Amino acid sequence: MTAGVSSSSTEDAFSLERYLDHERKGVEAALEAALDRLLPLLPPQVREAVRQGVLSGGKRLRPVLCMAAYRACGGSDREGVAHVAAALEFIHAYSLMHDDLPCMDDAPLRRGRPTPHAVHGEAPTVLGGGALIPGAHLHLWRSASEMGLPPAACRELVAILAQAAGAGGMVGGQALDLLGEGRRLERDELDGLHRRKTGALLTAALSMGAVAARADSQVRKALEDYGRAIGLAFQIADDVLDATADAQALGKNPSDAELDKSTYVALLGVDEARGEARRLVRLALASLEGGGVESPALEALASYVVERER
Ligand code: GRG
Repeated sequence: MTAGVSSSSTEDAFSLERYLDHERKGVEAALEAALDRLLPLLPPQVREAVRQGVLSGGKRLRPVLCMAAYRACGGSDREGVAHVAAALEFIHAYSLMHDDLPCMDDAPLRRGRPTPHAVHGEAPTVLGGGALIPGAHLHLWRSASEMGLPPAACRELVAILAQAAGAGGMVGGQALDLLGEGRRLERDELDGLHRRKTGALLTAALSMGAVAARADSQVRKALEDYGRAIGLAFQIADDVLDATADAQALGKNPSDAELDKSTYVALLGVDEARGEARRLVRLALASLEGGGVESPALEALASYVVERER
């Protein structure tokens, strides 16, 4: 098995910075192409809300993870998998557009600029986000078919994304998060909430990469275990950043304390939360090793998830 290393020579040390730079370019191109089909169908104000939601930067972590998993499983259609991976970012973009609305977290700032509803209005943002949900699944179906994947694999990809995004995944987790405001959640409640709200889509990225590469069940499980571990680590790191970084560094206003949310920092304190995130990264790396998955990219991404500054 070979990893998705983008360096000019496989002898080179792996550079996460160069790797991310390269992979993100592929993601941006795939997102532009996907939007070229969707945007002409929408009226201008909704179109602009979608354009901002999807193209305003962001780390592109979910598609990059999907592409890295695909390469780690021996997949070779780089362009094809970037299109598949773009569907994850459509769902992620919609979730942030809706999450920032006044009826949810009521956030004025994201990625260093006013949020889509603050610029384009609430109704266009709700509609634009709504259009991205079926748009993501249609795009995924089309992209997987164009990669030449068998119909059963195409169906499986769409089902993975729908399950991760839906009631048992991200939307259900968000509902629990809203219900938890003002309450002190226990550790298992917090884990359960975030495994759905944040972890499900991150884990789906790994599953989708594995399915697109037709990986065997042992490798797929190792990647999914890795995904579950970094999914939780990602959220813990997010809570630490919310408690310790300023708006300038984060590109958004820290909001957990203001919304009276239960967080890993509230539960464990900053130092213990950081330690827990690093423990989960070690668990993620052990999953790769246990499944025989060799991927400098996935190894480096696991550390990036917890050491990132925004
Ligand atoms: C209204 C139907 C309906 C559903 C709403 C809003 C929502 C469902 C779900 C939101 C769940 C949510 C906000 C999860 C986000 C978790 C998270 C930590 C996001 C930040 O992700 P990053 O850091 O963002 O990857 P960037 O900006 O880098 O893309």
